[in-house]
Amino acid sequence: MSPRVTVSPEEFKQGAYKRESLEQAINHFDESGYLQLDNAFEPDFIRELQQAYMAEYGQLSESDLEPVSLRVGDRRFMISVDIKAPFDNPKLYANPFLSQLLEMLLGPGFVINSFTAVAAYPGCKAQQLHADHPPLFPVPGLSEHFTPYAVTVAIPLVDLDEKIGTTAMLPRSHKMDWSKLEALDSVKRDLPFARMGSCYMMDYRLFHYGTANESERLRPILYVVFSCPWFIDTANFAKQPPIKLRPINVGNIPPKHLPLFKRVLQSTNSVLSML
Ligand SMILES: O=C(O)CCC(=O)C(=O)O
Repeated sequence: MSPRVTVSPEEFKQGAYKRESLEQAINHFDESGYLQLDNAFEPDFIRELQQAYMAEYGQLSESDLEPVSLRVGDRRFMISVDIKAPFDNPKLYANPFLSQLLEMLLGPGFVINSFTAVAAYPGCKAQQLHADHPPLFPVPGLSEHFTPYAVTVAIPLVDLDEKIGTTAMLPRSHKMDWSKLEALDSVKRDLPFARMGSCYMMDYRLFHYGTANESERLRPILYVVFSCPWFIDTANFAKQPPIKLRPINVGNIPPKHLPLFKRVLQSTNSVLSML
C-alpha cells in the first residue's frame, strides 16, 4: 500500500487529524521513511506562493543561480528562499497537519533547519540516487536504530505529473546500512505525484532522487527541513544560508512561532543566515 494519507474536509476544518489518520500517517512514515500527505494546504495559498516564487526566482538563469545556489544536478538548483510575504505565513511552516506529525517524529522543540526550494529546469535529467546527509555516526548498523532526527517537507508549487516529474522515493531505505547500498535498486521507487495543496515528507536518511523534467515548465518545490534542535546540516550549506530570514522580516513571524526559527535567531550562524 502506498504511504499516503488524505486530510478530509472535516479534519481540514477542525485543523486536526482524527486519531486513526494520525496513527496511519505515523505508521506509514515509520515503515516507508516517507509519506504523501494530500490536501494539507489550501490550493489558493499554494497558488499565491507559486506566483511569488515565479516573480522573484522564476526568471533567474542557471548562470544567475550558479554563484549563490547549490547545483544539485543537471539544470537543477537549491535556492534559499527569502522568508518574506507570502513565505512568512505560518500557514506554510506551522501547518497544523505537519506540526502534529513533526512533534511526534522529532519530539518537542523541533526547529526549521533549512528553508529552500529546488528548481528543476525544463529538460533536466534525473538526479543521482542520494540521501541528503551522510550517517551521523560512521558505525555500520547504528543509524537504522534511530528515530528520525530530521524530516524534509516537500511542497510542490506546481501540480506534479509524469511529464513535469517528482521526487522518486526508495521506500524503507531510511533504515538501510550504507555498507549495503549496492542492494538499492532505483527502479523500485515510489513516485508521489502530489497536486498543489498536497505535500510529501521524507526522513532525512531516505534515499531518493529528483526525476527528469520532461515538460516545458519550471518545477519549483519548496523543501523545508525540520529537525531536532541539536542537528546541524554540515553537508549542504557551504554556499548559501540554510534559512534566509532578514532582520527586517523577523517581526512578521508571530511570537508563538519564533522558536521554530531559533537556529537563525540564537545561533552563531545568525550573521550568515540573516545577511
Ligand atoms: O528535484 C527534486 O524533486 C528532488 C531534489 C532533491 O531531492 C535534492 O536536491 O536532494
